[in-house]
Amino acid sequence: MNKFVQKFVDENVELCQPEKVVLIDGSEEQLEALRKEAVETGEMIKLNQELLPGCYLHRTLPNDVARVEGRTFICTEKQETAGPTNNWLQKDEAYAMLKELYKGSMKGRTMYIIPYSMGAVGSPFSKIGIELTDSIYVVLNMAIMTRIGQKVLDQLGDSADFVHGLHSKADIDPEKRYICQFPEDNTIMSINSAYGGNVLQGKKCFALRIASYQGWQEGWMAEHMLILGLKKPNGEKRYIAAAFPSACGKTNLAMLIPPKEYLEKGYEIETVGDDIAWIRVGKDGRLYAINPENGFFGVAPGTNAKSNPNALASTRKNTIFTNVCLNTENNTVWWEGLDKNPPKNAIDWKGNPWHEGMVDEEGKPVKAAHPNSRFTAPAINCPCISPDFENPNGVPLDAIIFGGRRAKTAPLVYESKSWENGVFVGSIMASETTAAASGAVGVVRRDPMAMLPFCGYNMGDYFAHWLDMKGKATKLPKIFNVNWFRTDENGNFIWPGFGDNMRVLDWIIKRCEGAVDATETAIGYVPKAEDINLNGLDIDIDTLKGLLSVDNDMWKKDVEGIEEFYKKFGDKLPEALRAELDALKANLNK
Ligand code: OXD
Ligand code: MN
Repeated sequence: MNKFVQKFVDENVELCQPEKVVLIDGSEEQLEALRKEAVETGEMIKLNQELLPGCYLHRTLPNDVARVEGRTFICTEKQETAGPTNNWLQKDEAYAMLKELYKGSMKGRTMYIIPYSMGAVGSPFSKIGIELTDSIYVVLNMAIMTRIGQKVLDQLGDSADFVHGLHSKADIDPEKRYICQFPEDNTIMSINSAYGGNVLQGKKCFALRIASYQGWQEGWMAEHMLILGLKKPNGEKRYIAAAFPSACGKTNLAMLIPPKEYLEKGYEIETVGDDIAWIRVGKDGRLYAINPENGFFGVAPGTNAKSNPNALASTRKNTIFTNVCLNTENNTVWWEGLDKNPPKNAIDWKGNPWHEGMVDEEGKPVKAAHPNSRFTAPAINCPCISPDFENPNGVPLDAIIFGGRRAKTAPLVYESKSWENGVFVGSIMASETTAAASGAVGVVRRDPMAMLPFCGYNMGDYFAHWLDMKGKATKLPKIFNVNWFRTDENGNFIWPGFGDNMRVLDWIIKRCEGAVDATETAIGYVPKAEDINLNGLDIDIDTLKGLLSVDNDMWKKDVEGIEEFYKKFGDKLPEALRAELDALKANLNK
């Protein structure tokens, strides 16, 4: 064993005191034995193997169902490194506090050593991590979401360059739950949670929080972005990366099925990734992206044969479902929005009998599946997975898209005027809260580049890093902003979204190719209405003009919010962004 890995394991065995230590070699026999053990102990339920081969169901504790931003920390020497948008702990104090919590936390349990690679093993983009965990669920999920096992150790060789990860379920005590990233030390420590987003350390902890810091230090970028390939009838491919806040439809866009007319002409969308992109400058001066993950950790509710047939198909084999509903009639799974036939005999995500129309003591509907219930599905299951999914050199980006949920302010699509202006557009990204979430409706939450919960360092430095990429690349992608969520006076969405978003991607690609003109507005270039293809769609040109309109008065109000948000960064706010804001103000007053 690599001596640095050995030392890391030895220290943590001494600290956590597991009964047994098992190295995960990645073999099917070992994984199958773990699945069997998890079924025997009740940690997982084996589903109908004819209808859902290789599929299992797992339930977490009701207090442990989502990422916990309030208990997620960036732990650095100085607070300034973590910046104004992160929870911060002084790193030595954090280590001392956490060590007390980990002491003896694995007594009577097995510690699994998971060597994993983010990105195809051996790709120049890829990075290695070692996660020590006392959870079989974590091992089995990491086996889907990342590349694991002996091949990763072989790739690591005798190098010390790996991310050190320690996870213990401990007592799943929410009061003692910590998700701590130490970017200066390539270290992740999470404890008292067993929910995916907190404990599958390859995903948010490593591939975004630690990797964003690594990218800053090393001259590349780790972004909360899907990556898709758009194949044109002549066989040419264009690649797009897109950042939206959580639950704004990244997986749906990544797996989009084009409208009939486009399909008939021969257009196709190929999925490279649905959540995370690692981006580097290639030899030709363009930006290249890989998806560092190997699977999809998707939200189940709302996924159906209409909204996202490719995601649904991805979950039909070798998938782990978490906190969905069990249909006891045929031992399969169900969730709200899957179809209109809720099971007659069912067990809800909490493990209680469930039937349609059930209400709790307060008369509120009881959900069969938790709203954040998930599927962990292998990427290779996806019918539209890109042939470049494993390409060690990544795919060249033609366009970057930002977006959020705005009821009125942002038009359907606009193009930024320059790289700096595009970075500004990303930095002011925002979503309005909807009635679906608790709290006030219509409150604007700023979420720059959709990285607010995931940027592992000072966001002022992060903006500067984005701006600096201009000096590193010679041909940058164009930057766009989209908004699928404009509503009419009755609060209904105007744009159909889903597959019809292809019509907007089509315009974006045409802009990248210099094939269509656009109209300049105060915020950027918007399409001429006749350049968005409406064939086969029940939307008239005037409605589309409304969707593309920019209301300067509304934007002047928005500028007040941006000013307020920018204040947070003090003198860390790059001068170029301040200048962009001033230019926007001037444009709005023209
Ligand atoms: C996710 C998220 O789970 O962004 O991908 O919350
Ligand atoms: Mn995400």
